[in-house]
Amino acid sequence: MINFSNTTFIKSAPSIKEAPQGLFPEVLLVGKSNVGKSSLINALCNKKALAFTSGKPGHTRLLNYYNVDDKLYLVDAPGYGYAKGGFDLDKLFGEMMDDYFSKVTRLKIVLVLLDSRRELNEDDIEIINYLEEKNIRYKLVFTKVDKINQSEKHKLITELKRYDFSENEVIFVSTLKPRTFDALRNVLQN
Ligand SMILES: Nc1nc2c(ncn2[C@@H]2O[C@H](COP(=O)(O)OP(=O)(O)OP(=O)(O)O)[C@@H](O)[C@H]2O)c(=O)[nH]1
Ligand SMILES: [Mg+2]
Repeated sequence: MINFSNTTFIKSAPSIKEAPQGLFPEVLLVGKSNVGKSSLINALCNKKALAFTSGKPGHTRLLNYYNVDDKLYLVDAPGYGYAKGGFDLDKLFGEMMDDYFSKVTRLKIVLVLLDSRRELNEDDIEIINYLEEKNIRYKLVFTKVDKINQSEKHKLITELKRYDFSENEVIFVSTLKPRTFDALRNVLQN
């Protein structure tokens, strides 16, 4: 059993070269900026401010490594779909991810975070296709499910079917409902 409460921040790495590699299998989080990646780490690990969250998109610009109970690394990646003040986060994201996937040795799974309120966009589809092509194991995780009602959730599930995903293949989470993280913990246990 993994004790998710026993999680500590290890380091921020500008690239995978500087990452604490190889000791434990790693779980990479990707998703649009502001989707709730850092919040998910906090909720998963029952911590308030382990990962820095922000109302402003584009906050996380490095690969942030967390050690979960000496069993896993959680890796918080920069978000995509956001550019400001001449800083092209998408370029950084693309380069960082190509480098990451070419060098990572013990990747357990990629969590692709999607905002429950929004339809999948081109960037989301692009990353899913990328993972499919490279045969990388991944899971879709819909965040902020507290912000949608039951009929919106049904609509989302219907939309997912267009992309050949079924309801039981995806996970819905909300930081306002801690129990929603149980399913995700189960996926990471195995
Ligand atoms: N209502 C609600 N708000 C959430 C939830 N998860 C995250 N948020 C809010 O969404 C905002 C962005 O969350 P972050 O966790 O910082 O998002 P991020 O994906 O790490 O963003 P970047 O680091 O910029 O890529 C914050 O204001 C969070 O409080 C959720 O489940 N429900
Ligand atoms: Mg973040």
